[in-house]
Amino acid sequence: MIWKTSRRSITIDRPLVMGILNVTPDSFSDGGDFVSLDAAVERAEEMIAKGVDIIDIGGESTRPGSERVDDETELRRVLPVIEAVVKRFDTPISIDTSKSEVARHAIDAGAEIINDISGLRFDPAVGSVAAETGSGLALMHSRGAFETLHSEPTVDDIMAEVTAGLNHSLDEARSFGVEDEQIVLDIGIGFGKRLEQNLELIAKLGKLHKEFPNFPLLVGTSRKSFIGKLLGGRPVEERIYGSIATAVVAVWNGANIVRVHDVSETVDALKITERLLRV
Ligand code: YH5
Repeated sequence: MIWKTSRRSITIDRPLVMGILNVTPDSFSDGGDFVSLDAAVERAEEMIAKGVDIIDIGGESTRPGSERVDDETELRRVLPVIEAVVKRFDTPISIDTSKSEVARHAIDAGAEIINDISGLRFDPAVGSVAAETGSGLALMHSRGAFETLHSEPTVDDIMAEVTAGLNHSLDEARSFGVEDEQIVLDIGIGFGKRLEQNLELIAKLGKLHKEFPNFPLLVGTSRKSFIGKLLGGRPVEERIYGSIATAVVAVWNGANIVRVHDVSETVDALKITERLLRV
C-alpha cells in the first residue's frame, strides 16, 4: 500500500510511527506565552534519531477543556517549526489542524499531510486544500463541535457509528476531488468515546480493516485518559507501557500507522510486532 502526499509516495509495508510534536505554550514554552523554536526542533531531531516515520505538528490543543485559537495564533506557532524541520530533515511532516487556512500555509511551508481530527466537519475547505496541493489527508472520526469533542453521548454500536462517520468524511473528501491514495482513516480514540468503546474499537479494529480494505488505518491511543483510568488513575507521564500495549494490539489488528509521544519505545515494540505478523 502507498500513501500519496504532496512531496512523495510513502510506502506502507510495515507499521509506521507518527511522532507527536505539540507546539503549544504548555508544551514548548520559552518561559512565557510563546513556543521555543529551538526546543521544538530539538525534539523533532530526537524523534528522527529514534526512528520516527512522520512528525505530526500541532498548534492547537484539543485536550478536554482547551479553547480554540485563531488562525494567526496557530500559524505563528507552527510555521517556524515546519520551516526549520523541513530545512534540516527529510522526514514527512503532517499538520494537525482542522482549519483550511492553517493547512494551506503549512503545506506551502513544506508540510505534506493534513491531519484533521474533525474529518472535514469543522472546515470542509480542508478538502479543497488537500485536492489542490495533493497533500496526504488523515480523516479522523469525531462527533460534536470543538467544545463538545470529549462529551460521551450514548451510542449503542460504536463500530457502526465510526464506520458511518468515516464513510461520510470519505464522501466529503472525494467530492472535493481528493484521491483515495491521499487518504488515511483514523478511528479517533478518546474523542467522545467511553472507556469500553475505546477498547472495543482497538480490539475489533480488524472489522474496520475489512470495511475499508483500500485505506491505511491510523490509530492514536498514546497517553490517553482511558489508559490512565484502566491503570487506576495513572498520570500522563506514567502511561507509557499501557500506551505500548495498545499500539501493539492496534497494529496486530490491522493499524498501519500509530500516533505516539514515546517514539523510541514504540519503534522497538512494533519491530517485534511486525516480525510476529510476518510468521
Ligand atoms: C488521534 O487519535 N489525537 S490530539 C489527551 C491525552 C493524551 C493525548 C490527557 N490528534 C489524535 O493526542 N490525530 C489528537 O491525555 C489526533 N488521531 C489523529 N489523527 C489528542 C491527544 C491526547 C489527548
